[in-house]
Amino acid sequence: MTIRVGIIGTGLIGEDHGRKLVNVINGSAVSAVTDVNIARAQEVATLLGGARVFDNGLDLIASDDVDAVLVTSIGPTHAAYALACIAAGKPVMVEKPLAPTVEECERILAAEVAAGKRLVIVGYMRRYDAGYKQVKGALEAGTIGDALVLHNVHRNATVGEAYTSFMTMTDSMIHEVDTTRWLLGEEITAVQVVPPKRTPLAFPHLQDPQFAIFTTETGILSTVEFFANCQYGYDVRCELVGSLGTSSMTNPGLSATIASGQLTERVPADWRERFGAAYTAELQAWITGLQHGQIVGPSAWEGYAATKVVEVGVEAVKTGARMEIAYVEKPALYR
Ligand code: NAI
Ligand code: ISE
Repeated sequence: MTIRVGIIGTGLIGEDHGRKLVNVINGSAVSAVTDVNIARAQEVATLLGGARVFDNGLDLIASDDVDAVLVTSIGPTHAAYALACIAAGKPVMVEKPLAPTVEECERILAAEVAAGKRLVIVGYMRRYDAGYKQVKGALEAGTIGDALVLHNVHRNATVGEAYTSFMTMTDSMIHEVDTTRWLLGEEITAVQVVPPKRTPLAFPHLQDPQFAIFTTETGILSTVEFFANCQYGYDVRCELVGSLGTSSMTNPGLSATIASGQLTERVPADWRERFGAAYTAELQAWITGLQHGQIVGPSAWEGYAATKVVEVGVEAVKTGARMEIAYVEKPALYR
């Protein structure tokens, strides 16, 4: 059975996921697209081999030609589309964040609980990355003993002027929130943000780099250095320190050249290059699950928990204080 996907939001990642759904993933087709920029939707529809173009997301969700929905529009639009999919009983993959506010995430949880079944997954693709999976595997196998400290590095080559100091938390570090929770299997209970010395190569309004410390339920510390304008490429690292050893992730070797006594390795340019295989794996798991009547991927609860941490994290950016985090009770649907 082919799963016919409708894509809402045909920007950078909407196009990228669309190409994979058409050309790489087994069992999927893209039957419909929409975007507030209708010319862009047309362009992507053509690139994807002629998907039907809708002039709004709600009609796309209602269409009989759409079995499942992929929401890749900007964050503030996610909740309305996720809620419409739940109301229509259609599976939906929402790119991160599930929604930018906790209030919206709680409405999505309530709607799914009322529907009595899971329909929503969130695009936290690092869970599908080979490097992260190896670190988690080392912890679960007992090889490195008890987890004590997790060190994370997340560097982008550059960002545009519209990028703000709060976006370090809401747009970028939200990935480390999810990987910390998933890798360690614990909720984050406190967050502190400690701004380092600034690079001279960022716009003056931006605190760059930024540094955060998350504390988990059992007291494990997870540190995050996020650097939006590191200049040299896209660089994501992770080392888990345990009581018996450590497990580190490195960027996959994309290519290496040895000449004149020098070893030169390519650094990924951006998230598309670094996490290309992880996006493919996450989409394939979602589609294969749907073919078997299952919802496979990070749940709406995972989306809520990540947004909860960044919402408190934004306050921590303002205050510099260590802020405690309290969650709503986890509904039985997600246990
Ligand atoms: P983008 O700006 O390239 O694309 C967003 C698209 O949404 C634009 O074409 C825009 O016209 C459209 N749009 C805006 N309002 C809309 C509405 N009400 N209905 C339909 N379309 C609307 O942004 P990008 O980079 O593609 O990001 C999109 C989403 O994907 C964001 O939530 C972002 O956080 C997430 N993302 C996730 C990544 C990951 O590593 N998992 C990487 C990059 C983005
Ligand atoms: C972007 O939205 C992503 O999700 C990327 O994975 C992340 O590395 C980047 O910092 C974000 O802006």
